[in-house]
Amino acid sequence: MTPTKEAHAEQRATFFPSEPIVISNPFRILYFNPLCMTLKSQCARHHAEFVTITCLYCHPLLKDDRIKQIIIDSLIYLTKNGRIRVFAFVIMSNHLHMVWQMLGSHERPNVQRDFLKYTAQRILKLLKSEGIPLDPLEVCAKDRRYQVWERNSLNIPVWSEWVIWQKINYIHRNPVKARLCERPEDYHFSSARFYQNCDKHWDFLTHVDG
Ligand code: NI
Repeated sequence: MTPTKEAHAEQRATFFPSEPIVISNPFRILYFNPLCMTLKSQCARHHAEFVTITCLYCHPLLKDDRIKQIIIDSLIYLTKNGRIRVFAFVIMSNHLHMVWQMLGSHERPNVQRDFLKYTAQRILKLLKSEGIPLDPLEVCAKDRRYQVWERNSLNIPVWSEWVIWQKINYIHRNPVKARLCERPEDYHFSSARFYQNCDKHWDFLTHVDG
């Protein structure tokens, strides 16, 4: 799916948070978030988020596996630094999706800005070193000549376990919908095998069930 189209569909789908689970007292509706129960103290501050990040003008920059690896490296770095937890991801040719969560005192706008900035710098460096023309990434901005990512990433809060699984399944089906593979777990640059076969290849991932 084109990222814009799919982003809009996502936005519509999650405009209203999932149904609250009503427990015990019928006169009071309790918003019970099982994810928070699993994630203990951290969740008091941050809920998980579904995020879509798109290449500038939907340019298929991420087709190159070395560029995909730059993104992975950055996620590993942020995870090891205790800034984020990544529950699921997929890297497509012109966009990526994740379910992630900020940890401790780290605020999402800062972490996301660093992530985008760092990956953009490394991607541009790689393209330059290969002599690949950067013209398609040229922008009219005061502070930069080239831009890798579209400015408005789509961030959707994930409030319940039901929604988190919906997002994860959606993420894992991306390569199948794009006809890159037959089964979600056949695609290397996603967390599908981590969930399907307990594959530990992407060892920076955190399982939703803890
Ligand atoms: Ni997608």
